[in-house]
Amino acid sequence: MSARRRYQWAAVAGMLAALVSLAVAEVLAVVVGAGSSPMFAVGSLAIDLAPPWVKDFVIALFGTGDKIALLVVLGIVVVLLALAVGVLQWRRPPLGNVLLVLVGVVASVAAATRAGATPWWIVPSVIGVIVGTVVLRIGLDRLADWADSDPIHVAIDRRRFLTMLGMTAAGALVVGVAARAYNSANAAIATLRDSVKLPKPATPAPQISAGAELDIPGITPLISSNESFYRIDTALQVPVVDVSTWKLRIIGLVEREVEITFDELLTLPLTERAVTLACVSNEVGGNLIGNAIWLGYPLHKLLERARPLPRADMVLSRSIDGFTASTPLEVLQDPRRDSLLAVGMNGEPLPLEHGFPARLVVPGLYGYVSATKWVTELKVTTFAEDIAYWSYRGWSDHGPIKTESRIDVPASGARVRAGRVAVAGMAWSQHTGISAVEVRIDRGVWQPARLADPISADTWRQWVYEWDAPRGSHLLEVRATDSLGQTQSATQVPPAPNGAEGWHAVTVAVE
Ligand SMILES: Nc1nc2c(c(=O)[nH]1)N[C@H]1C(S)=C(S)[C@@H](COP(=O)(O)O)O[C@H]1N2
Ligand SMILES: [Mo]
Repeated sequence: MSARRRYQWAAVAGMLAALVSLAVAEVLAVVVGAGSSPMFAVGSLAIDLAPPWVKDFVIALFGTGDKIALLVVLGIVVVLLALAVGVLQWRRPPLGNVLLVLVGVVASVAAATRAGATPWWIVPSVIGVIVGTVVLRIGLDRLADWADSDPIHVAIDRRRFLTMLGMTAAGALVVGVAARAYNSANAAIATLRDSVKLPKPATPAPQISAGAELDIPGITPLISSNESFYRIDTALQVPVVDVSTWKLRIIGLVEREVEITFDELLTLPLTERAVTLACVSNEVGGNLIGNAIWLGYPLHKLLERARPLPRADMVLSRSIDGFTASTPLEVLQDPRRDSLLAVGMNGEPLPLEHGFPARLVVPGLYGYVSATKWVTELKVTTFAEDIAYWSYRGWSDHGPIKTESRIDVPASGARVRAGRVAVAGMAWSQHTGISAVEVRIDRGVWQPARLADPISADTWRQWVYEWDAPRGSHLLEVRATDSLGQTQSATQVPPAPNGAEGWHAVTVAVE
């Protein structure tokens, strides 16, 4: 056998060792805890360690497919490492094993540092690597037998190697994939969610007037469906929260600590409100924004039970997966703000990926400083003492949503017929409200758009401008004015560190 072919088969043996390691680890993670899976732990660690610009770049490139992009990259890295393990162990033992152990150490550290990890969480990575080295040893021994075989035995030795390879790979794939599916399925939790029955709101959301929704093809619906609602979080795997054991604790600078279970929460008089959530990473014209009808218990009432101390000025809300957000205490205590500990979204229990069983919804603040999903703890504290997840990574510790407007139709690059064209879209200035939207064509005079009826100051508002479109290529721009009279400025500002600014512009071809 040529040296080149030996290397190729050694690389394949390395792949086999990696496959078996991962499969064994995945099976162990079923017992130890889904979060201890090395694939999941390393991926989450990568997200936590990624500098903010990488996150922005990946979101810009892949949108909400950012998790899939990460998994693909991780998969490629795993394959390359596996090939290297096989070749190194063949050529320069024990370097292949050393590399395998190094990868195991990284995976163990990743697993051990996940939020909620126990010391047991390193077990899948450690045992996985040990089994991997054994498989590599057996594989390379058989390869050596085959490579050095005399002409009489070569067929037998080749078969022994290939059989071992094929059977082990098939077994590892079947078992590994099943275990992976089990770990990520959240099947039990999804069932629990299905069995949750939300109470009727004590204070229903005000009726939405018929004039709030314009009948224009292509405009964003006034209420975003749960399926289409944008999703942004650091969770590679949706956190699995068991409602029967879930609790929210209020701790820190309070006169008395408070604990509330899900069942207790559902017995309280709940409030329903339409609130538009927005992500600070949303570019001008972007779609990381959505509007839903939330059902929840007012946070000011919950905080009243704990009686925050006078020197507190912030609430650090914490998710079960370790994410934290810093929200000004006075915002949460404001009885006119209707900040909610939400359990329902558009008439259903919160979808798993939107924070089941409970999350915060705070009108007027970007999600990263307010909208903690899978929330388990509210620590009453001060901005001086505590720093939240994204502020630690360079984003502002305060994040009021900026006034913005967006052209939905015609889409950028669209071709439209000359004549009457409805230019329409959304404008928002959460908790302040929109008083005017203007459109201009080819940098001409600003023309007032017609505003649809508002739902409230806390939601976005539709608008339309009837344009008599002449032939040619045209630039359309929009700007909004909030109800305090502040108009969006022309200066383009990127999302970091506290939200994008600027006029949204589209170019259309009129034929
Ligand atoms: N636990 C947790 N909650 C979180 C986040 C997160 O990463 N983890 N991201 C926040 C951010 S940045 C935004 S914009 C909103 C998005 O909420 P959605 O996914 O329901 O749209 O959730 C917030 N709550
Ligand atoms: Mo966000």
